[in-house]
Amino acid sequence: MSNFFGDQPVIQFEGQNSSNPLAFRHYDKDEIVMGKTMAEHLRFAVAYWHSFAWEGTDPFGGQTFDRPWFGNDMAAAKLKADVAFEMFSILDVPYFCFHDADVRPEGETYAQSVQRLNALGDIFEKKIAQTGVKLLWGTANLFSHKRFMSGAATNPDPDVFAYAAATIKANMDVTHRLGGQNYVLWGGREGYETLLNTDMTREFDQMGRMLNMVVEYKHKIGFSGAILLEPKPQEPSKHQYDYDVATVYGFLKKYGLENEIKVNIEVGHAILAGHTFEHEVATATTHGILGSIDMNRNDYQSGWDTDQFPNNVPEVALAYYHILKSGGFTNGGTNFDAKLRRQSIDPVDLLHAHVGGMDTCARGLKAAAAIIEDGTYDDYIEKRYADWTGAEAQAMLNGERSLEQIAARVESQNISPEPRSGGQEYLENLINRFV
Ligand code: XLS
Ligand code: NI
Ligand code: NI
Repeated sequence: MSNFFGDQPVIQFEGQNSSNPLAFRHYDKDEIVMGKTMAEHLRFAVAYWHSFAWEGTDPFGGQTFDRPWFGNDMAAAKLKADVAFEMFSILDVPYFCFHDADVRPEGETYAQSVQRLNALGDIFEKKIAQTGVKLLWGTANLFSHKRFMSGAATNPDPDVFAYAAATIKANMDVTHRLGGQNYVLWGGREGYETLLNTDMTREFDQMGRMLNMVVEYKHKIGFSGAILLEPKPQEPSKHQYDYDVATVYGFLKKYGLENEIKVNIEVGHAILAGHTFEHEVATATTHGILGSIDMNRNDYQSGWDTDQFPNNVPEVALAYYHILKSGGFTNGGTNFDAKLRRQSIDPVDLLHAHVGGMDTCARGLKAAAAIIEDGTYDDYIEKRYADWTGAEAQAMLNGERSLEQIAARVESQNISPEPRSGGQEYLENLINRFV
């Protein structure tokens, strides 16, 4: 084990009155909320890339972080793994997530890249056994290397499609071997920079084929995790095909994948798409495709994917409300796909970021559970739609009435609906009692 964080002991729950910045004030992993422990509900994961691979660069400046594992060889990759698992243990998180490119240096050839990935897989296998920290999801980075500049599955060059397919296979293999709970696909380059050079019809079919092969392979190897797509409207590409949850659902339906693939929803991506996070979560639960969440917010002024740790309890609470109402996570969890600000260069900044994020989520989860347990809110919604339980209303909904029959009834009974209040201010005040 490394000693990057000094002798920092495992972070403990100390309760609301603690002023210790390296203690949880709300996240008590063993506290029971609606029949499960908070750890079981939230299923926290640390993202390897932002915490250990990102160097602090931005479009106007280079590296700000000095980390002893920055380097392009296997020794550096091993040290990085040591420090990563040291931090997972200090935070006492149950899961982590990675891309191939975060954990191993790129090889000279495809075969060498895979061989290095598998060598890291061997290291992770031992560390998982030693620490009990498990893999929430694995994924392939199909966007950083220049070979993917015109797309991965959607590339006009079939050799790039093939390279992407081979890379996905290698990453599914290692994810499966490590007992990963999910396999994620995020298509940062699956879209276009300009429609002028793009045949969208072909690109959609290519993406549909790739995902069908992913699903076939999942069943072939007996991977019991979920396959997840991660929507994002743009960035790095000008337009990405997996724009938001609703767009992804339409795509899945078109290619017959709606029962095989779910979504990994990210707070910041929801904001970029012009939605709230709870809108995206509610859309996913409506269509039965909620998989997992990336819990990193955006700055509301910057207009790009700033990947900040969460600190907005009401925003988080409303998302967990929809998650709890849909029965909670099965394979999914709460992944901090979040990075430090580039001025936060000290090792301890990584701990503050995650401790604060976990506490924010714990407060949000407890608020969501309180809303449900109190029941006033759910009753209000139930009553708002109560007339739909009537016989005529049910007949209309079940397809037992035609437009003509309904028109005849409206005319003969002289139906003239009275407007009813939507109660928005009342509901906002009600929710504010809990968050
Ligand atoms: C980038 C995405 C990425 C995915 C995994 O914006 O959030 O980090 O989660 O490829
Ligand atoms: Ni993400
Ligand atoms: Ni993102």
